[in-house]
Amino acid sequence: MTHPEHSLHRVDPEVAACVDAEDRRQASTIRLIASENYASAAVREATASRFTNKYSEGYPGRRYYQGQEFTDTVENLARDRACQLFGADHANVQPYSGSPANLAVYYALLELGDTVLGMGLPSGGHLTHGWGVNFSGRFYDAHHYGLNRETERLDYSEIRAIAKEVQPKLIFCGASAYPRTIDFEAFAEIADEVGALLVADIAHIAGLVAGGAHPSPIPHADVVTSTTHKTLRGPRGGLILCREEHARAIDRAVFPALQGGPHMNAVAAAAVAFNEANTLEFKDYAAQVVKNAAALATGLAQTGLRLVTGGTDNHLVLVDLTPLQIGGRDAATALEAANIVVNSNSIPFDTRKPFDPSGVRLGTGAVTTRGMKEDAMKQIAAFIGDALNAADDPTTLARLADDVAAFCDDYPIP
Ligand code: DSN
Repeated sequence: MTHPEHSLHRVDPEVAACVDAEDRRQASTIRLIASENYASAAVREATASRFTNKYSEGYPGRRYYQGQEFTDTVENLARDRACQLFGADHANVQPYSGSPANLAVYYALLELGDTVLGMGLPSGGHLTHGWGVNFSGRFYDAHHYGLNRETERLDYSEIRAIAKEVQPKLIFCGASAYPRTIDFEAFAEIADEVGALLVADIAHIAGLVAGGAHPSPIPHADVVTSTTHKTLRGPRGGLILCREEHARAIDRAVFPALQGGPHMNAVAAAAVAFNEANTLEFKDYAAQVVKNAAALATGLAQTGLRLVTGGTDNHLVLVDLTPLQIGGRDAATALEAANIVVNSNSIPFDTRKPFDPSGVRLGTGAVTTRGMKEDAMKQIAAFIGDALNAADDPTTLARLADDVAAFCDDYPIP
């Protein structure tokens, strides 16, 4: 193939080779990392646009540099579309990703040292929900709720009891590794009872919320944060939605307090993604993500694997490998050798260390984008079962890798 004179292939063949190889990897592997997806060609085109060249500190109509005619238009499109999609009063589309979005919420709504309550990392919460190694655990008086040991689910009466005891100023709900529906209304009642603000981090389930496949935290939460690239299928980026009363504080926290110029190429691409998510096609996609996760869970359980909570309500399945006597890291490595890409993950009440925990986390956002349905999930569950059984058998894993690549050929990537 001849490449044009100024193309990446001609200008920088080394980087072009990496890009091509990553394209091939994404096409020939079953990608089950629950936070990943395939953005559309339109989203990627906007991401690669010349908006990447523009500085635009400030907000539409109030910028610090000239030349903002089209950045203003595109940021307004992104903000309006986000508000419409989620039914929010106000949207800030400038956070660089999910952690900066959460940082902005702390900055906007709290003083240093204030008490916060969030889901513990080992139970499936996020680092930014007050975990000790994160700024949120270091600069705030952070407390945690976990899961019920029997059900492995959120226990709202226990969360209420902890909230009453620690009297947080802010409660974070939302998770990175929780396979069940989150009852935002119950969280709002608890927050109300103790006079706390409620922040819902929906990074993982934003696409399901947008598509009507998971209850929305709006109007229950004061603030909702998200990334734009997980089930929502946009570019890498962050999003904050909030009630009008918090709009000014949130906007001032994002800029000028914490960030400089927004990445306008990502903002433009997010606008595209919000539009794509506001369609019947995306509603079907969100519903299929959930159906696929359920089918994957059933298939995995049939191969004898133990699933945390016994199954799933959303896009995510958490497998407890303890009965197989294999660690999460070895399991993830074996699966990768078979062209199945997952991440090792702590399970509730894990006795192993976070870097080599007892579980693997699987999600169906990306495979559903490729057009896979329940029958494909059954096949994927069988591949996973075979790979885990052959975890120390490189020949079988190599054979499985060929089978997986051939299977993937039937599902082109966007
Ligand atoms: N890295 C994201 C995830 O995989 O869930 C959370 O930040």
